Amino acid sequence: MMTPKVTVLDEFIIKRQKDFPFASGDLSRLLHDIGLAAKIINREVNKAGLVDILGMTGDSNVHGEEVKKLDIYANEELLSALRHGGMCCGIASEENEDFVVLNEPFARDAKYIVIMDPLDGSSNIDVNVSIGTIFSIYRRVTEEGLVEERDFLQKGLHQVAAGYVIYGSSTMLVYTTGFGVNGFTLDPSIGEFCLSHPNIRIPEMGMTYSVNQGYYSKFEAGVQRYIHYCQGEGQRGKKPYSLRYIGSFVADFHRNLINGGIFMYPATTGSPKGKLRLLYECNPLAMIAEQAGGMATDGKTRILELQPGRLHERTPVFVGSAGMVSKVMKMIAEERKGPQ
Ligand code: AHM
Ligand code: MG
Repeated sequence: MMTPKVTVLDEFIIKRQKDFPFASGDLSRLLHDIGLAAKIINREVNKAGLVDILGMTGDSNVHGEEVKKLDIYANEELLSALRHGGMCCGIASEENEDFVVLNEPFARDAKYIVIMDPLDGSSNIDVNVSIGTIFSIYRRVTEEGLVEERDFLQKGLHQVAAGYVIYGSSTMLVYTTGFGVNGFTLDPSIGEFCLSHPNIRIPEMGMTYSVNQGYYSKFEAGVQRYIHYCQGEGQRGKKPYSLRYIGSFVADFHRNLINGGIFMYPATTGSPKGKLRLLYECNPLAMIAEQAGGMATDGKTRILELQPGRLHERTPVFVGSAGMVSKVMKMIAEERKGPQ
């Protein structure tokens, strides 16, 4: 029997270049650079638990080298891959206060910028629970020269590509360039991301909701009503949905993308803009959700239409199966309007 042909990430990226008329290959190279950094980060994530038994606790390891926290390591790896790749002129990272200007002659006039959360799910890093890398790519708005803040403060609608890497029971890279969503699983034996989930579509409805329900009393009435609905009380005797909450946006999102479901990080009385960041976390996953047939909203407005005012801006987010996101939006709108 013939073994089926395996499509690896780089081959797939190049094949898809024809989706863009007059493509120069820069975006393909940029995606390749991110894929490469992901493999390096994956290697470190996988041996994170060994740090203690190898005697690498504290600030320096057995070789006297500084042991970096994984999120700092991931940030540096991505920055370095993107800097050396020369295909982007600036990078905004959740780990950095300000954006990074790439002023090397081969990079400063590049046409793309990258926005990323190098390692999301920080509370899960030290406890062997899934974490992820999130990225999005935009065309710069300035013509050339050093990148400026306005190059980063674009609506999510303008993303040219977005994706994430999940470091879970296996490592996967999922991305879109606006022509559907494709998922690749890392085969560690050959060190390649192999196409495993072509053309991902999120089910219209799911049976899972994901939210930090500990904050229930701090959510607005419409969200509380929707949670009751998920618990079955609003569904006229139907089976309740299951609550699944890992506390890593990428992992919770990924499960819901594949099986159907909704992820919510609503505003709370203490944090009226919620917790998650518009540029680093919400826009990329919103683009993927939409490309897979799902929805993403802040409760009222489509995430991709929100105009960011600053780099680290936060937004409430409801993302996932279209039928479920529409339902929570409807309940929020009704409760905000009040009794008629
Ligand atoms: P981080 O950027 O510090 O890692 O925080 C983001 C994470 C998300 O991955 C996750 O969805 C959320 O925080 C969980 O927050 P909470 O612990 O408040 O439920
Ligand atoms: Mg984060």
